[in-house]
Amino acid sequence: MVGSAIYRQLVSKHYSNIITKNLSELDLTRQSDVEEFFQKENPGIVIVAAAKVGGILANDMFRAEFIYENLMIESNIIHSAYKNNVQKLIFLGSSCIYPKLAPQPLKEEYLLSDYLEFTNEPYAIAKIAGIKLCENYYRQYDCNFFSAMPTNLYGFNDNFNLNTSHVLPALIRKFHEAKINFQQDVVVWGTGTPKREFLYVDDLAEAIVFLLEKVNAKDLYQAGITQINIGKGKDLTINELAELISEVTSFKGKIVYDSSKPDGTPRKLMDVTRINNLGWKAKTDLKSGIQKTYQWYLEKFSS
Ligand code: GFB
Repeated sequence: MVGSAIYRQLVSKHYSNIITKNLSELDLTRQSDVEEFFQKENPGIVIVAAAKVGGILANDMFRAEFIYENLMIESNIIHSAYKNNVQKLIFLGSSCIYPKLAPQPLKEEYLLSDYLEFTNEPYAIAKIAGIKLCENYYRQYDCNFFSAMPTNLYGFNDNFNLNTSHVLPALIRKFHEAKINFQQDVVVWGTGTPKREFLYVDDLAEAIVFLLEKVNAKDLYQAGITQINIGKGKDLTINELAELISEVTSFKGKIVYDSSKPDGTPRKLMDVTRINNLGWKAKTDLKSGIQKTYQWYLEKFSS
Protein backbone atom coordinates (compact mmCIF):
# COMPACT_ATOMS: atom_id res chain seq x y z
CA MET A 1 0.00 0.00 0.00
CA VAL A 2 2.67 2.54 1.03
CA GLY A 3 5.23 1.65 -1.65
CA SER A 4 2.72 1.89 -4.49
CA ALA A 5 1.42 5.24 -3.20
CA ILE A 6 4.96 6.67 -3.05
CA TYR A 7 5.57 5.31 -6.56
CA ARG A 8 2.42 7.09 -7.86
CA GLN A 9 3.52 10.32 -6.18
CA LEU A 10 7.04 10.15 -7.64
CA VAL A 11 5.67 9.48 -11.13
CA SER A 12 3.21 12.39 -10.82
CA LYS A 13 6.17 14.64 -9.92
CA HIS A 14 8.11 13.41 -12.98
CA TYR A 15 10.81 11.47 -11.11
CA SER A 16 12.50 8.87 -13.30
CA ASN A 17 14.63 5.77 -12.73
CA ILE A 18 12.38 4.57 -9.91
CA ILE A 19 13.38 1.07 -8.83
CA THR A 20 10.77 -1.06 -7.05
CA LYS A 21 10.90 -4.71 -6.05
CA ASN A 22 8.18 -6.92 -4.68
CA LEU A 23 8.76 -9.84 -2.32
CA SER A 24 8.91 -12.43 -5.09
CA GLU A 25 11.67 -10.42 -6.83
CA LEU A 26 13.77 -9.59 -3.76
CA ASP A 27 13.54 -11.02 -0.25
CA LEU A 28 14.85 -8.18 1.92
CA THR A 29 15.44 -10.51 4.88
CA ARG A 30 18.29 -12.20 2.90
CA GLN A 31 21.46 -10.20 3.48
CA SER A 32 23.40 -11.45 0.43
CA ASP A 33 20.43 -10.81 -1.89
CA VAL A 34 20.12 -7.24 -0.59
CA GLU A 35 23.88 -6.66 -0.98
CA GLU A 36 23.76 -7.95 -4.55
CA PHE A 37 20.74 -5.75 -5.32
CA PHE A 38 22.50 -2.59 -4.06
CA GLN A 39 25.71 -3.38 -5.96
CA LYS A 40 23.82 -3.99 -9.18
CA GLU A 41 21.31 -1.09 -9.04
CA ASN A 42 23.42 1.45 -7.12
CA PRO A 43 20.44 3.61 -6.02
CA GLY A 44 21.01 7.28 -5.15
CA ILE A 45 18.02 7.58 -2.83
CA VAL A 46 16.29 4.89 -0.76
CA ILE A 47 12.83 4.99 0.80
CA VAL A 48 12.27 2.07 3.18
CA ALA A 49 8.53 1.36 2.97
CA ALA A 50 8.92 -2.43 3.04
CA ALA A 51 7.98 -4.05 6.34
CA LYS A 52 6.06 -6.90 7.91
CA VAL A 53 2.88 -5.09 9.00
CA GLY A 54 -0.58 -5.94 10.26
CA GLY A 55 -3.38 -5.07 12.63
CA ILE A 56 -3.59 -5.58 16.36
CA LEU A 57 -4.28 -9.35 16.20
CA ALA A 58 -1.56 -10.12 13.63
CA ASN A 59 0.98 -8.16 15.70
CA ASP A 60 0.00 -10.13 18.80
CA MET A 61 -0.14 -13.58 17.16
CA PHE A 62 2.95 -13.45 14.93
CA ARG A 63 5.20 -11.75 17.46
CA ALA A 64 8.42 -13.53 16.45
CA GLU A 65 7.86 -12.88 12.73
CA PHE A 66 7.13 -9.18 13.35
CA ILE A 67 10.35 -8.58 15.26
CA TYR A 68 12.61 -10.87 13.21
CA GLU A 69 11.53 -9.86 9.70
CA ASN A 70 11.50 -6.13 10.42
CA LEU A 71 14.93 -6.22 12.07
CA MET A 72 16.36 -8.12 9.11
CA ILE A 73 14.77 -5.91 6.43
CA GLU A 74 15.96 -2.64 7.94
CA SER A 75 19.43 -3.87 8.97
CA ASN A 76 20.13 -5.27 5.52
CA ILE A 77 18.89 -2.17 3.68
CA ILE A 78 20.46 0.46 5.93
CA HIS A 79 23.87 -1.22 6.06
CA SER A 80 23.91 -1.79 2.28
CA ALA A 81 22.84 1.83 1.72
CA TYR A 82 25.84 2.95 3.78
CA LYS A 83 28.25 0.63 1.95
CA ASN A 84 26.99 1.83 -1.44
CA ASN A 85 27.13 5.56 -0.60
CA VAL A 86 23.39 6.23 -0.86
CA GLN A 87 22.88 10.03 -0.75
CA LYS A 88 19.64 10.01 1.22
CA LEU A 89 17.57 7.35 2.97
CA ILE A 90 14.15 7.75 4.63
CA PHE A 91 13.05 4.95 6.95
CA LEU A 92 9.32 4.58 7.70
CA GLY A 93 7.91 3.36 11.00
CA SER A 94 4.66 3.86 12.87
CA SER A 95 3.06 5.78 15.75
CA CYS A 96 3.22 2.60 17.88
CA ILE A 97 6.91 3.34 18.59
CA TYR A 98 5.73 5.79 21.27
CA PRO A 99 5.03 4.60 24.83
CA LYS A 100 1.56 3.20 25.57
CA LEU A 101 0.67 5.92 28.06
CA ALA A 102 2.64 8.83 26.63
CA PRO A 103 1.06 12.30 26.93
CA GLN A 104 -1.07 13.28 23.92
CA PRO A 105 -0.49 14.48 21.29
CA LEU A 106 2.69 12.45 20.76
CA LYS A 107 5.72 14.67 20.36
CA GLU A 108 8.84 13.31 18.63
CA GLU A 109 10.73 13.76 21.93
CA TYR A 110 8.59 11.11 23.70
CA LEU A 111 10.43 8.22 22.02
CA LEU A 112 11.82 5.78 24.65
CA SER A 113 10.39 7.75 27.57
CA ASP A 114 8.29 4.83 28.97
CA TYR A 115 6.99 1.28 28.33
CA LEU A 116 5.47 0.20 25.00
CA GLU A 117 2.02 -1.35 24.47
CA PHE A 118 2.18 -5.15 24.75
CA THR A 119 0.36 -6.28 21.55
CA ASN A 120 2.67 -4.37 19.24
CA GLU A 121 5.87 -4.36 21.29
CA PRO A 122 7.82 -6.68 18.90
CA TYR A 123 6.97 -4.50 15.87
CA ALA A 124 7.66 -1.28 17.79
CA ILE A 125 11.03 -2.52 19.09
CA ALA A 126 12.08 -3.43 15.52
CA LYS A 127 10.99 -0.02 14.23
CA ILE A 128 12.83 1.77 17.07
CA ALA A 129 15.94 -0.24 16.10
CA GLY A 130 15.53 1.09 12.53
CA ILE A 131 15.34 4.67 13.83
CA LYS A 132 18.49 4.05 15.86
CA LEU A 133 20.30 2.51 12.87
CA CYS A 134 19.65 5.68 10.85
CA GLU A 135 20.66 7.93 13.74
CA ASN A 136 23.89 6.10 14.46
CA TYR A 137 24.95 5.68 10.82
CA TYR A 138 24.58 9.47 10.70
CA ARG A 139 26.58 9.95 13.90
CA GLN A 140 29.42 7.56 12.99
CA TYR A 141 29.53 7.76 9.18
CA ASP A 142 27.69 11.03 8.44
CA CYS A 143 25.06 9.18 6.38
CA ASN A 144 22.07 11.32 5.34
CA PHE A 145 19.63 8.76 6.81
CA PHE A 146 16.57 9.69 8.90
CA SER A 147 13.16 8.34 9.92
CA ALA A 148 9.54 9.39 9.40
CA MET A 149 6.69 8.02 11.55
CA PRO A 150 3.26 7.94 9.96
CA THR A 151 0.11 7.47 12.00
CA ASN A 152 -2.34 4.61 11.10
CA LEU A 153 -2.67 4.53 7.30
CA TYR A 154 -5.39 3.43 4.88
CA GLY A 155 -6.15 3.61 1.16
CA PHE A 156 -5.68 1.77 -2.16
CA ASN A 157 -3.95 -1.63 -1.93
CA ASP A 158 -4.73 -1.99 1.78
CA ASN A 159 -5.04 -5.47 3.32
CA PHE A 160 -8.71 -6.51 3.71
CA ASN A 161 -8.04 -9.92 5.31
CA LEU A 162 -10.09 -9.84 8.53
CA ASN A 163 -7.51 -11.77 10.57
CA THR A 164 -4.48 -9.67 9.68
CA SER A 165 -5.78 -6.23 8.63
CA HIS A 166 -6.01 -2.93 10.47
CA VAL A 167 -9.33 -1.67 11.73
CA LEU A 168 -10.30 0.66 8.86
CA PRO A 169 -10.13 -1.83 5.96
CA ALA A 170 -11.58 -4.54 8.25
CA LEU A 171 -14.63 -2.40 8.97
CA ILE A 172 -15.12 -1.45 5.30
CA ARG A 173 -15.26 -5.14 4.47
CA LYS A 174 -17.41 -6.13 7.47
CA PHE A 175 -20.01 -3.38 6.87
CA HIS A 176 -20.10 -4.01 3.12
CA GLU A 177 -20.56 -7.77 3.53
CA ALA A 178 -23.18 -7.27 6.25
CA LYS A 179 -25.12 -4.97 3.91
CA ILE A 180 -25.10 -7.27 0.89
CA ASN A 181 -25.89 -10.33 3.04
CA PHE A 182 -28.77 -8.55 4.88
CA GLN A 183 -27.15 -9.12 8.31
CA GLN A 184 -28.67 -7.38 11.35
CA ASP A 185 -25.37 -6.45 12.99
CA VAL A 186 -21.62 -5.97 12.56
CA VAL A 187 -19.12 -7.08 15.20
CA VAL A 188 -16.45 -4.51 16.07
CA TRP A 189 -13.51 -5.67 18.21
CA GLY A 190 -12.75 -4.29 21.67
CA THR A 191 -14.80 -1.71 23.54
CA GLY A 192 -14.99 0.93 20.79
CA THR A 193 -13.44 3.52 23.15
CA PRO A 194 -9.79 3.62 21.95
CA LYS A 195 -8.97 6.62 19.80
CA ARG A 196 -7.03 6.44 16.54
CA GLU A 197 -5.81 8.91 13.93
CA PHE A 198 -6.03 7.88 10.25
CA LEU A 199 -4.03 9.25 7.33
CA TYR A 200 -4.89 8.60 3.68
CA VAL A 201 -1.90 6.86 2.08
CA ASP A 202 -1.64 9.32 -0.83
CA ASP A 203 -1.23 12.13 1.74
CA LEU A 204 1.57 10.13 3.33
CA ALA A 205 3.24 9.69 -0.08
CA GLU A 206 3.07 13.44 -0.64
CA ALA A 207 4.67 14.00 2.80
CA ILE A 208 7.50 11.57 2.01
CA VAL A 209 8.36 13.30 -1.27
CA PHE A 210 8.13 16.64 0.57
CA LEU A 211 10.68 15.38 3.15
CA LEU A 212 12.85 13.97 0.38
CA GLU A 213 13.05 17.38 -1.26
CA LYS A 214 13.17 19.65 1.80
CA VAL A 215 14.70 17.84 4.80
CA ASN A 216 18.07 16.28 5.59
CA ALA A 217 19.24 14.06 8.44
CA LYS A 218 21.13 16.85 10.19
CA ASP A 219 17.95 18.98 10.41
CA LEU A 220 16.40 16.35 12.70
CA TYR A 221 19.43 15.28 14.71
CA GLN A 222 20.61 18.84 15.32
CA ALA A 223 17.11 19.68 16.58
CA GLY A 224 17.45 16.84 19.12
CA ILE A 225 14.99 14.41 17.50
CA THR A 226 15.52 11.17 15.57
CA GLN A 227 12.23 10.86 13.67
CA ILE A 228 9.55 13.19 12.31
CA ASN A 229 5.80 12.57 12.76
CA ILE A 230 3.39 12.44 9.80
CA GLY A 231 -0.31 12.62 10.56
CA LYS A 232 -3.45 14.73 10.47
CA GLY A 233 -3.36 15.84 14.09
CA LYS A 234 -7.00 14.71 14.58
CA ASP A 235 -8.38 11.45 15.94
CA LEU A 236 -11.70 9.78 16.71
CA THR A 237 -12.96 6.78 18.71
CA ILE A 238 -13.29 3.35 17.09
CA ASN A 239 -17.02 3.71 17.75
CA GLU A 240 -17.12 6.98 15.76
CA LEU A 241 -15.09 5.35 12.98
CA ALA A 242 -17.53 2.41 12.86
CA GLU A 243 -20.48 4.82 12.58
CA LEU A 244 -18.77 6.72 9.76
CA ILE A 245 -18.01 3.53 7.80
CA SER A 246 -21.54 2.29 8.42
CA GLU A 247 -22.78 5.55 6.82
CA VAL A 248 -20.37 5.41 3.84
CA THR A 249 -21.28 1.77 3.09
CA SER A 250 -25.03 2.42 3.68
CA PHE A 251 -25.35 -0.35 6.27
CA LYS A 252 -28.60 0.01 8.21
CA GLY A 253 -28.13 -2.50 11.07
CA LYS A 254 -26.57 -2.40 14.52
CA ILE A 255 -22.96 -2.22 15.76
CA VAL A 256 -22.03 -4.84 18.39
CA TYR A 257 -18.79 -4.82 20.42
CA ASP A 258 -16.68 -7.92 21.14
CA SER A 259 -14.76 -7.02 24.29
CA SER A 260 -12.89 -10.35 24.26
CA LYS A 261 -10.70 -8.77 21.56
CA PRO A 262 -7.89 -6.38 22.61
CA ASP A 263 -8.26 -2.59 22.58
CA GLY A 264 -4.53 -1.94 22.33
CA THR A 265 -3.19 1.55 23.03
CA PRO A 266 -5.94 3.83 24.43
CA ARG A 267 -4.88 6.73 22.20
CA LYS A 268 -2.06 7.62 19.79
CA LEU A 269 -2.55 11.05 18.33
CA MET A 270 0.48 12.48 16.57
CA ASP A 271 1.77 15.97 17.28
CA VAL A 272 2.35 17.19 13.72
CA THR A 273 3.48 20.72 14.56
CA ARG A 274 6.99 20.09 13.18
CA ILE A 275 6.01 18.88 9.70
CA ASN A 276 3.22 21.50 9.51
CA ASN A 277 5.72 24.26 10.34
CA LEU A 278 8.03 22.96 7.60
CA GLY A 279 5.18 23.51 5.14
CA TRP A 280 3.31 20.19 4.76
CA LYS A 281 -0.28 19.48 5.87
CA ALA A 282 -2.54 16.47 5.20
CA LYS A 283 -5.25 17.27 2.64
CA THR A 284 -7.74 14.39 2.59
CA ASP A 285 -10.57 14.46 5.13
CA LEU A 286 -11.46 11.11 6.66
CA LYS A 287 -14.90 10.73 5.09
CA SER A 288 -13.73 11.33 1.52
CA GLY A 289 -10.67 9.10 2.08
CA ILE A 290 -12.97 6.29 3.25
CA GLN A 291 -15.29 6.89 0.26
CA LYS A 292 -12.35 6.59 -2.18
CA THR A 293 -11.05 3.47 -0.43
CA TYR A 294 -14.52 1.88 -0.42
CA GLN A 295 -14.85 2.61 -4.14
CA TRP A 296 -11.46 0.98 -4.76
CA TYR A 297 -12.50 -2.02 -2.65
CA LEU A 298 -15.74 -2.41 -4.65
CA GLU A 299 -13.88 -2.29 -7.97
CA LYS A 300 -11.26 -4.73 -6.79
CA PHE A 301 -13.25 -7.29 -4.81
CA SER A 302 -16.94 -6.96 -5.52
CA SER A 303 -18.52 -8.85 -8.38
O1 GFB B 1 -5.99 -1.00 13.45
P1 GFB B 1 -5.71 -1.93 14.55
O2 GFB B 1 -5.70 -3.38 14.22
O3 GFB B 1 -4.33 -1.62 15.22
O4 GFB B 1 -6.81 -1.73 15.70
P2 GFB B 1 -3.69 -0.63 16.32
C1 GFB B 1 -7.20 -0.46 16.17
C2 GFB B 1 -8.37 -0.58 17.11
O5 GFB B 1 -9.52 -1.00 16.38
C3 GFB B 1 -8.19 -1.61 18.25
C4 GFB B 1 -10.18 -2.07 17.06
O6 GFB B 1 -8.74 -1.07 19.43
C5 GFB B 1 -9.03 -2.80 17.76
O7 GFB B 1 -9.53 -3.61 18.82
N1 GFB B 1 -10.95 -2.88 16.09
C6 GFB B 1 -12.31 -2.98 16.07
C7 GFB B 1 -10.48 -3.66 15.12
N2 GFB B 1 -12.72 -3.83 15.14
C8 GFB B 1 -11.59 -4.27 14.50
C9 GFB B 1 -11.38 -5.18 13.42
O8 GFB B 1 -12.31 -5.77 12.86
N3 GFB B 1 -10.08 -5.37 13.03
C10 GFB B 1 -9.04 -4.73 13.65
N4 GFB B 1 -7.79 -4.96 13.20
N5 GFB B 1 -9.21 -3.90 14.71
C11 GFB B 1 -1.55 -1.44 15.08
C12 GFB B 1 -0.27 -1.99 15.59
O9 GFB B 1 -2.21 -1.09 16.25
O10 GFB B 1 -1.44 -0.27 14.30
C13 GFB B 1 0.81 -1.92 14.60
O11 GFB B 1 -0.50 -3.29 16.07
C14 GFB B 1 0.89 -0.59 13.91
O12 GFB B 1 2.02 -2.26 15.19
C15 GFB B 1 -0.44 -0.20 13.36
O13 GFB B 1 1.38 0.41 14.77
C16 GFB B 1 -0.43 1.13 12.68
O14 GFB B 1 -3.85 0.79 15.93
O15 GFB B 1 -4.17 -0.96 17.68
